[in-house]
Amino acid sequence: MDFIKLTQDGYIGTITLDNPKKLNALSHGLVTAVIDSLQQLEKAEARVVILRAHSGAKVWSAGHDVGELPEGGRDPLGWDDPLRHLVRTIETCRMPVIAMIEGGVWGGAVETVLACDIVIAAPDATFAVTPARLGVPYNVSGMMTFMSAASLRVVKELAFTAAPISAERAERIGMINHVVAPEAIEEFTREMATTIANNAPLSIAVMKEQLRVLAGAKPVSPRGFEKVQGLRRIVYDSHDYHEGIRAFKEKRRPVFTGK
Ligand code: LCV
Repeated sequence: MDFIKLTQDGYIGTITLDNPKKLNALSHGLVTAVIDSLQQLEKAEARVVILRAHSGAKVWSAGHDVGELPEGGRDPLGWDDPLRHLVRTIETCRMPVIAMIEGGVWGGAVETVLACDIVIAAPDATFAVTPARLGVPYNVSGMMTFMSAASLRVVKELAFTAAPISAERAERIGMINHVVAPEAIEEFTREMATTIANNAPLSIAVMKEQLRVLAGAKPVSPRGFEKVQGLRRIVYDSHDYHEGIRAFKEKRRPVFTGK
């Protein structure tokens, strides 16, 4: 597939951004390839996805493809913009997405990374929120993504300065999960992915959706609450729930089937 490399090893899918000549800019083509890959992995019953660039990448992604931004006269980040589709797909796909970061992350790519469920970065990774750098009015849900990942004060600093912050600072303020040395980051990420893949996929999928609904909806709407309750019932009525409880009582490893 152009723009990305897709692999699957058992329950673990890996999507590698692969358009280095354009610094993995989030062009319509690259975004479409990532979305298609997430949908393929969901169908192939992957239980966790690693989203990464090539080992040693100096730029993880340069952000929105500036060449595809309108010159003026229409919203540069409207509902149908590729970046908006990508963020929504990451947030709503059933399996957790782990962003494994090496190199610089710019603009809309920072929102893409923060929309992922877990972020593991090498020490050289940096994160720059760049609308102010381009005079772009960032969109509302994008701002919500940033506000879910960092304090309002930090979001203001990132947005107003458009300056990159280090992985070390991002971890210290809780914006990302771990900083891991480049020689260990692949193994570390894979171990976390394996741990997730060995847990109950239904329970994880519903907790991911629950957290999205709860974090996204300020007062939780009646429909949102009822949806969460209905989804939770699927889990506690499932074989996996029964198996998890039985295995614990019988002191053995559970065998989850996703049913
Ligand atoms: C298209 C690019 C890009 C690019 N698009 O290599 O968040 S918002 O609101 O801002 C949103 C709208 C958004 O995400 O906007 C994009 C935000 N991204 C940026 O501001 C990063 C822009 N790029 C850079 O600052 C540099 O390219 C970095 C620091 C990423 C890498 O610098 P380096 O010196 O290694 P070049 O700048 O020479 O870039 C290599 C080629 O990639 C193109 C760039 O125009 C150049 O093309 P040519 O070889 O044709 O000259 N390029 C870089 N970023 N976002 N194209």
